Order: sequence, then structure tokens, then C-alpha cells
Amino acid sequence: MTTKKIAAIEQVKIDSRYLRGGITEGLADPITGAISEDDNKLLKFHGSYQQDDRDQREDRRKQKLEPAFSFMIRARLPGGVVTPAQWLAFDQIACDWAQFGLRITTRQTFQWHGVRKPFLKPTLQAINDAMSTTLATCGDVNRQVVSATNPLLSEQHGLVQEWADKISETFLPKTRAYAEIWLDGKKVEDAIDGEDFEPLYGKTYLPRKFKIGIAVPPLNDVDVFAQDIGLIAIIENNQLLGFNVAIGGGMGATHGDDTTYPRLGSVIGFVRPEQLLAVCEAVITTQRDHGNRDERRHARLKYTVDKLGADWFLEEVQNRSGQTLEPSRPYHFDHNGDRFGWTQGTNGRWHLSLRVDSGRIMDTEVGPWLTGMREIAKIHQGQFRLTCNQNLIIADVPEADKAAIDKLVADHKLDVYQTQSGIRSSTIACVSLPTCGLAMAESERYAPILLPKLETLLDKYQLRDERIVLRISGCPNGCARPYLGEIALVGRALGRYDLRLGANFSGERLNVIYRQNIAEPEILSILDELFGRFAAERLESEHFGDFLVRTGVVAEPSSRLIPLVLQPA
Ligand code: SRM
Ligand code: SF4
Repeated sequence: MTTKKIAAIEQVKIDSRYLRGGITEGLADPITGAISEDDNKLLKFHGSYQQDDRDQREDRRKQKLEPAFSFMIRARLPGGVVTPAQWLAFDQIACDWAQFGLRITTRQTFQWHGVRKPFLKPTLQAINDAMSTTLATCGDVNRQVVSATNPLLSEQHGLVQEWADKISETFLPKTRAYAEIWLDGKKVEDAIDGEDFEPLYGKTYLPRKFKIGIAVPPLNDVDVFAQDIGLIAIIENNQLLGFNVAIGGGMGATHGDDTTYPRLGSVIGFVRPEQLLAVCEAVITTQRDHGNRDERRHARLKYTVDKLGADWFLEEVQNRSGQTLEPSRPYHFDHNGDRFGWTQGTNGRWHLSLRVDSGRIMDTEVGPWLTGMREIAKIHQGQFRLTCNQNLIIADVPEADKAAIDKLVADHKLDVYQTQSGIRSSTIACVSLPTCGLAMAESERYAPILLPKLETLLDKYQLRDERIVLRISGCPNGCARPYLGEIALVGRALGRYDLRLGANFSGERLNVIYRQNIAEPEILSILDELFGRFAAERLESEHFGDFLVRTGVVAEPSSRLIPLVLQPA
């Protein structure tokens, strides 16, 4: 009998007794700041990654010390909703146990970095005490659902948010291992005997991570086509009719391996709200049963869709769910960024969107962000919303409280959005060094160095206010969704990037590689010339990415919703 080869992680999952493995024992081992490699794989399902400070790696190696191990922890906040009480609790965690403040991620949640092993359990407990969890924020499961944050359309956003919560909750793993390991079984009512079950996922969970996002046109602030399942809310006459469903979006790729590629989701039809959970479940189980479990590089849904075909997939989903999808409905996206400043919702309440550089909320020379936001959380009666562009909304503010919020914002220099350039307002940079184990080049730490130089170039051509979507990722995994940047830098090595150009302003067209493996002087020189041409030759209201495609600087992808293999320069 021949045994089918499976990726090593699959065996780890099978042997783990529903994600228990040896995590408890590893946490108790005082000899090392780390846990075992296999347990580290399982830990991701619990919402944490073991990392080490890469700035210290070389020194510690010379001193024959083990790497400076610590843990990154990610909260589950569907739709990026945070209450003031949660904010204060999360801030306390950042002060007590983490190293780099609070970090808003590109999937609108918080991460803490630099938590040492002895503090891992207290941190997870504190997050749960604050009515959140970290379960399934990483690992081969459905992650928290991201959802549109445009505060202007509050009624529909409320409904869409409910769906984000419902989907997030429905597809959570059911294992009791989480409560057993981190919460001392507190949330488990019956006896804990190590046996468990996972009705949806089974013992091997999904072949790979799985992401769902909901956009509300005309704002594509979640980058809906980068999701495994992208849902486009269709609203008519103030009524949420349902959702167009796009499947197989994803960003991750590997340099030099053109069997891996970023892909925009394919729209397969429209579902009414009452069909939504069944259809999502059918997509997830189809991926569970047909996704590639031999080779993790090819395990995301996008490869399954390409292997089996979108038509086959649609039929399978209809069979499994017992639902018929209708033809997709028309929709239009304006852009994929955030608005800044105050906006008023339909119910009269106010929302203040603030720009947060790379989502990092810390007290630095730029401004006392952690302190300022703490003071705001102490008086704020509404909620906070985190955005997929790593920004922050102080939401649901009554007219009477606006002045007090404005004063705290100004006192703590949190109002940078008022003077920022267009490009800065549309920049995302992934975490990268020093914590990310996969980073090849700087990203979050490079953005503040690069942006002033780009602003100087843009000033030269009176383009300071022009919103140009810039995405920086320290490696091709694409955590800043770089393949959707009108300009993107994708790390190759320290100080060297692929320059990609030509995505559109609404996140519906991928960019292409313009130059491979280049350093800053060349990046600036290319952009200097292109900004100059753009200023001189653009059509009225034309965006930078569209200009580059129209004038043939970069080739237009043959279709906006089909896979685009990385193109050599
Ligand atoms: Fe990501 C892996 C950070 C959003 C695609 N991502 C990682 C790890 C965990 C590195 C690792 O595996 O060791 C990074 C931890 C860095 C650190 O120190 O915090 C990391 N990803 C992030 C965050 C924090 C970036 C940020 O600056 O905000 C984002 C957390 C989102 C969240 O709250 O869940 C983050 N990652 C994304 C996105 C964007 C999105 O989902 O909208 C993508 C592209 C979309 C996609 O999934 O296709 C993304 N991350 C990846 C990949 C490539 C997956 C693939 O299909 O090939 C990896 C590597 C992997 O999974 O093997 C990865
Ligand atoms: Fe790390 Fe690469 Fe993701 Fe950046 S894109 S956070 S470098 S895995």
C-alpha cells in the first residue's frame, strides 16, 4: 500500500489531540525562553507566534546565548470593534507585558509583540478577561472576519458588522484545548479528558489559513478581492439585499517560484443574507476536502480554485450548501483607503478617523500615542474601530463630547492626519523587522524614512495632496497587500526591494513588477521621473496606477479578476 505524502504540519495536527500538543509542558520549562518547534506550530491556532528579536540575533549568537525569544499575540476583534474598557485593558497589557505598545494590523485587530514566555498565559488570560480571545487568530482555520468601517452609512454598517460577528463566531474551532491551556478550564463546563471534536474542521483543520472580509461599496477598505471569501454588501434603498461572493483571493507568493502568485478573488454569484452562512461553510468545507495538504505553498484556496476551476467550485458549493447562487449584482468601488477627520453618521453621531503610522500605537518622539489614546478611552462613551489600513476611528461620539475628544487629540499630537500628504494617508507597511521571522527587508521601520523622500519628490510636481496607494512589505508574503499598491515595495534583502507598479485606486487590479531587487536611489530616481510624467500627462482625475497602465509604463493584466503570475522585469 502506498502512503500519501503529507506536509509535516498535517501530522503535527493529527497528533496534537485537537491542538493540545505539549504546549502546557513547554510553557512550564524554565530552561529556555522557547517552546518546541511542533508546539510553536500549534500555538498559532491559539493566537500566538514564537519570535526572536532579530536585531539581537548576531550578538547573542556570538555570546553563545539562545536567541532573545518572545511571543507575538494577536487578538480576535471581528470588524475591528474595541470598547473603551477593552482599550484600557489592552493598553495595560502593552504596558505590563509587551515591548512595542499596541499594533493595529492590516486585518483590523491588535497585536502585542515581545511578550516573554512566563507572561504568555497571563496575557492571554487578560485578553479573555477583556471579553476577547486570541483563539484562531493565526493557524489553519478561519481567521476573524474583517468588515467595512466607513462610519457614514451607520445603519447598513451595523448590519454588516453583525454578519462579521456571526461568521467569525460560527467558524471558530470548538476544541476545548484553548480554555484548558490558557484559562485553566474556566470556560469548560464538562470534564476535560483530552478528548474533543471539531464538527467543521476535523482533526486536521484546514490545509492553510482562511480569511473572510466584507466590503460595503463604494469603499473597498478591506481589500475584498484579497480575501479567501470576499463579500460585497449589496445595499439598495437603505436595505441590505445580500452579498456578492468572491472566492480565491490571496496575496502570498514566493520570490523565484512562479507556481505561487497573488490572485484577486473571482466573483461567483450573489447570495441573500439567509444563505450566507451555508454558502461560506460550503466554501470552507470544499477547501478543507480539496485543498493541497502536501505542499503548503500551494495550499491556499486560490490554488484550489485554479486547480478545480471556478465553475466546478461554484457547483460544488451549491451542492454542499443546498443553495443556488444568483448572478452577481452590480457594484462600484471608489477606493480602498480610509477617510480622515470627522464624519457624521446617519444617526447624528460623530466619528473621528486618525492616521496611525503603520498602526503602531506607542509613546515615541512623534507623539505620545499610547498615553493619548488611554486618556481618550477614559472619557469616550462610544467605541473604537480599527481599520484594515492600520488606522483608527474614535467612533460613535455624541456632539457634546466632540470638543473634549478634539482637545485630547491635539494635546497628544494625534492629529497628524490634518497635515499629512496624500501618499502618507494611503500607505500601509507590514511589521517586518525586528520581530517577523520571515522578513527579508525593513518595512514598518523603513516607511518613515522613505515617505519624506517621496514627499519631497511629490512636492516638486505639486502632487503633495495626491492620494497614491503605497504598500510596503518586507517579503513577498504580502501582509501589507502590496500587490494592490499603485506603488509597492516588496522586500528581497536588506535595503533591496522589487518595485511594483500599476494596481488601481480601488483595489480591483493587481500591480506588476517594474524593477526587481533595487535599492533606494534607483527607486527614488524611477519614481521622480514617473511623478514628473504623471503631473504633466495625466488626464483629469486620473489616478497614478491608471496613468501608468494607460501610458504603457506597465502592462495591463489581461483580466482584472484572473490570476496574475509574477512577471519578470
Ligand atoms: Fe501576514 C505570515 C504579520 C496580514 C499573508 N504575517 C505572517 C507572520 C505571522 C510571519 C510568520 O509566519 O512567521 C507575520 C508576523 C509579523 C510580526 O512580527 O507581527 C505576519 N500579517 C501580519 C500582520 C501583523 C501585518 C501587519 O503589518 O499588520 C497582519 C496581521 C493580520 C491579522 O490581524 O490577522 C498580516 N498576512 C496579512 C495579509 C493581509 C490580509 O490578510 O489582508 C496577508 C495577505 C493576504 C493573504 O493571506 O493572502 C498575509 N502572512 C501572510 C503570509 C502568506 C500567506 C500565503 O498565502 O502564502 C504569511 C506566511 C505564511 O502564512 O506562511 C504571513
Ligand atoms: Fe513578515 Fe513578510 Fe508579512 Fe512583512 S510581509 S510581516 S516581512 S511575513
